[in-house]
Amino acid sequence: MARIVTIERHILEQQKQFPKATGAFTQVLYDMALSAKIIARETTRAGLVGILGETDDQNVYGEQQQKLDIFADQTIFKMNDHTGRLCAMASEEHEDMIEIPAHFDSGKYVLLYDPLDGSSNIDVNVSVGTIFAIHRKISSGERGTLADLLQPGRSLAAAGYVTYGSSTMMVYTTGQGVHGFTLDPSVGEFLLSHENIRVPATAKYYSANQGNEKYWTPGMRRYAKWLQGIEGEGRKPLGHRYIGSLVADFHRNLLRGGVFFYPGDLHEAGKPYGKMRLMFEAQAMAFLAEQAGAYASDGIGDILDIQPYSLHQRVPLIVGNRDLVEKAEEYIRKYDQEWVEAYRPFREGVREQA
Ligand code: AHM
Ligand code: MG
Repeated sequence: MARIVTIERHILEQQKQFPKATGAFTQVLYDMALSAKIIARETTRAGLVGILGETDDQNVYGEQQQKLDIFADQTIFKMNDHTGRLCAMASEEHEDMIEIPAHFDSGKYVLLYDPLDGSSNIDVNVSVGTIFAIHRKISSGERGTLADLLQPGRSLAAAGYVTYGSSTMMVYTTGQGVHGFTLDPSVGEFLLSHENIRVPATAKYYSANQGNEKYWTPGMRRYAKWLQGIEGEGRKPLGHRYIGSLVADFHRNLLRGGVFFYPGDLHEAGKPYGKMRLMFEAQAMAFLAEQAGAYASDGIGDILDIQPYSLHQRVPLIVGNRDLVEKAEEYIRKYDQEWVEAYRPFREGVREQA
């Protein structure tokens, strides 16, 4: 019989490599795993208990919130507000930074999360996911500030996601490789199933919302043709797979090799920055990608190097096998100078996004 390793034991083993660690960080990760189990319980029986359906509330992007979004958001918040390990949180579902209630202790880390990404897929029984990222506190006061949250991906302490699909999996990195755990619902434990995930050298798939092609820049359109083997050196076409749930699309490409892109486009004048959120989606995926030997870019350079200026800022995202992502950068350099000039002020925080 193979060795059975629970996520708790794995996190503890990793912590041993840092003799000065207090264990606080380990516990934050463990609490994410516990939140994931509770969210998985609800997502998998959502149809049964009639919890599905939309609420009347809209989130900060004007999108309709699903009940399960709120449930997932509250679960993660409640799991972490009182532990004394975090000094602040931020969620895709909240406009502002989430403070730790004054009657609880404040800690050394901040947690950013997208509680239920791809939530438009819930009602049709398609995979959704949770994305999380942990930074160290850098401000000097007792309580957390926005500066603690708005750090570049390069300084992440940990990041990961949970995918609620045919089984529930949690995948995380603390900068020592990417490790995947599958939930065994009968014992309620996440068990190590994918140790040290590396993206395969040869990619199989590309993932993008091809329906948006008319809004893509000339460079990204040519790039898609290149992926399809139509343009360029007569390469074999990649298969096209698109779920519309970042976590699920990313997860498949991580295991099978491939590239996901949601580029900055020309859909709305004055908004050349695409759809994905830097702090709640792109940073975490970029850190995981790098740790798995892949790469994430906004079309100009590494997502991990972007200095954020707003919690909800959006960013173009191209993530997957390094050679494929670099090819997109090449097409953009060659054909999309106009777009680059329109986007750059948003990247550098000279202009704020709408
Ligand atoms: P959400 O955070 O509102 O759920 O949206 C994010 C999702 C991603 O999971 C997915 O990659 C993308 O939006 C799909 O967008 P589209 O429907 O435009 O293809
Ligand atoms: Mg999201």
